[in-house]
Amino acid sequence: MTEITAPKSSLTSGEFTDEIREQLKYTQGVTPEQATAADVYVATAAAVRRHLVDSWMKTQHDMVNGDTKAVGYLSAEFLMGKQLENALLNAGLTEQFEGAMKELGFDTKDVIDAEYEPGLGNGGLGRLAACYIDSLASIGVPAFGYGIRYQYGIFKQEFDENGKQVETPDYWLVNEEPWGHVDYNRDQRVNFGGEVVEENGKRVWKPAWAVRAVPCDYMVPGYKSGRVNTLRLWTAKSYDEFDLLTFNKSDYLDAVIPKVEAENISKILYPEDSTPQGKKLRLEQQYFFVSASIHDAIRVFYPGEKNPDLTTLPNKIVFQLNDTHPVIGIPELMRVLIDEYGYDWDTAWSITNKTFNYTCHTLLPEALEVWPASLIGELLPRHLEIIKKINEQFMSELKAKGVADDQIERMRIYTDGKDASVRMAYLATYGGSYVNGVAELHSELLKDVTLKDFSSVYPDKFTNVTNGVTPRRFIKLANPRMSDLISEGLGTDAWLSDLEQLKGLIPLADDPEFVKKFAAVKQANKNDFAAFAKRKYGFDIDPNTMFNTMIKRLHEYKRQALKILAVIATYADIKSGKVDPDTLVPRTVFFGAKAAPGYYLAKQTIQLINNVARVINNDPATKGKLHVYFPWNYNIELAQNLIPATDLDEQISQAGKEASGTGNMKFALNGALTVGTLDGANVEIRERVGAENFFLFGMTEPEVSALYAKGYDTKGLSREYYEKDPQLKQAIDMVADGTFSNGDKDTYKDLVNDWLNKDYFMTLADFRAYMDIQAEIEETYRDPMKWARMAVLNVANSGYFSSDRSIEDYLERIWHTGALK
Ligand code: 73E
Repeated sequence: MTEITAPKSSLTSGEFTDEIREQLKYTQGVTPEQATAADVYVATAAAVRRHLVDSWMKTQHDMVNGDTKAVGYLSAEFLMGKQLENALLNAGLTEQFEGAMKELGFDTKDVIDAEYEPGLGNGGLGRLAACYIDSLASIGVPAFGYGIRYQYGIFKQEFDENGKQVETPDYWLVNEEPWGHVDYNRDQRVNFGGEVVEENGKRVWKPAWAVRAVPCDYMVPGYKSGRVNTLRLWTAKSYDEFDLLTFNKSDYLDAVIPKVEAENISKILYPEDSTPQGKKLRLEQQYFFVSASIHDAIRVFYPGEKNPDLTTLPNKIVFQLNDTHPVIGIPELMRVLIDEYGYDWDTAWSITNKTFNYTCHTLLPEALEVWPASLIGELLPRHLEIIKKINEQFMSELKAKGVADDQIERMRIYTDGKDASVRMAYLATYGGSYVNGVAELHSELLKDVTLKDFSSVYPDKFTNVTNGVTPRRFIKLANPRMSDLISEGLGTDAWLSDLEQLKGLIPLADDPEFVKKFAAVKQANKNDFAAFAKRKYGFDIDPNTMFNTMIKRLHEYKRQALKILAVIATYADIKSGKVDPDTLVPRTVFFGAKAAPGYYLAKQTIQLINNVARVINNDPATKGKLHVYFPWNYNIELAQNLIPATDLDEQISQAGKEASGTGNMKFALNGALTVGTLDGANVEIRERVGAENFFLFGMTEPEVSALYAKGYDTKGLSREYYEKDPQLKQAIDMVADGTFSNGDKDTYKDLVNDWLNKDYFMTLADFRAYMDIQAEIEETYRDPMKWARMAVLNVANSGYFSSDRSIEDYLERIWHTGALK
């Protein structure tokens, strides 16, 4: 096998062992004999950090002193995953680590396991931010990730004895967290509330309270770039540890309340993916991290300057707004420039406009944030004034451009009247230079539907950047066997920083020896996953079945319901004798999904899946033929283990609803075949891997629109599909009749009611097409060489979906900057 030329530090294993010993002694205060795996994990983390620190400082120095513009990625979420293996890989210390663990007598797995996975994100949006900062560092572009260091990340999911989701708090900071560096000396003051008064002809904000924003810095090492960027996450601290005045009035508990309230701001991540709650605390969080970050950037790029020339700000940093969550940054920068630095409105507007860009991640109208003006006025009165003025300027600009009055009305950023509100997506679109969607179809729909009025007036603002995923974490670390085989096939491991090189595998799809090896890798990964699932969840999984996986947030539009109805239908056919189980391809179906705690139908779906799993897995009739597992608490670790073991990936959202998806990319890159609709990035994956290597089914977006126009959801048309299709009817009847609820007919009645009377996401309308494609999938799977060949071609043609390519697109189309020299 070709030697894998992993980035190697010149350090020997012995030297690295000594460094870990030193950390154990001086930081942990334990001898190697006393040390636990958790001690060794912390000591190793500290030792790796020391190897990155020089590159980190040099990168910061070059960023401030060079003439390369930096990127500030403003995001309410960064779903980083475990750090140790990634840091070792990028520091070139993987082999030394393995050697050191041997010397110290520890299993590498136990040490890696000791890290608690930080869950500072909900799903795709947060994980995308993590992939992007990895790629920025790997390409060598100076960048900051700016966000919040929530004390409680995404909740931990458990299932109760009825299969219901139970949420428990994720206090990820219970144990030592060795990666972050808290920097009390670089704090920022963030003001809130109060009023705006007129002083010497100027509007002056007199805030009522303030919070101290304290940064915690995480190194973001690039792969083989020698660059290390910074992820700066803010914690809210109180200025008033204790209110002496109140205390003197003898109320101790009341005296600590201001502290508790201030620190609440960074306490918890909102667990909604796609659906904003519009809560006051959420707006406080958004303003908190954005204000601190903007001030921080000015501090970094104009060090020690009392009167910096901020007209040069757009040459120093460009801020990318990750969805609408940080959009309050636009009025904030205006306020900073005008009120704090004395610029006139037009100059401030020109700077602001050049500094910001906006990525939209959704099409669901309910996901576009709209804040009540009263709430903004209460928390940020000066910002509300500025937003109103931006809106006035915008209206006049539109008028001057000859836009019709009714269109101007529709485009208002600030809507007047009793329920006055501020539309953050509109503010972002007008306030920044570029707006991008996250896959081609999504960007088209943004222009044609969601932001149509804007694209007609400002067509040049709109662009697309199709999402991507980092091949370091999601191929190299997640799937070392396949990575070795790829390097062997290509004769190099250079593909890891230039993923289009995977194309070199195309001829190998016709080399039976290679295809066999590829199939063997998949089988070994499946065996590994079965062992992992036994250890972690106690599941007894048969690795000699097709692994069929659907992992993503639980949302109606993603249609986990379609998958579970198909499983039930197959089960029913086996039970009724319609289908001889011996003719079926043995299959293990995996679900992984968290539901927002207040999302009722999503939680019912989880309960249903769990109970279908219970019934099927305990029924001798389906033994060895059909099994369903739902490992709880889906997270990055589970993704890294399950994706490389999967044969068939489910991307079955209703066409026009999933903006992009990024799981779809991870699966294709790990040699899973996709069953999917023409939605989000599925469209581009299929284009690249070839229609013959993708299992397409279901309505297209125009067909979906046409069916809505007929009144599908409003006239209850779904019931016609139910009446017409006996297999579908049978499956739904079984849910309704108590088969999966110990005979209780009420358990799923709301779910069933929704299917039969509304079914907004057209699960029933796509059911037949979905069942039909399953037959084709089975036939293909029966020919292992054919399947494996298709899988090879999926890998070979998916190099485009590297987040390195996405970042190159951002650099070229939006940021207009590049790597440090
Ligand atoms: O299609 C995914 C996309 O791949 C989309 O649903 C997701 O972003 C991914 C990355 O682009 C997304 N998340 C949110 N909106 N879109 C969201 C909204 C509010 C809170 C948290 C997340």
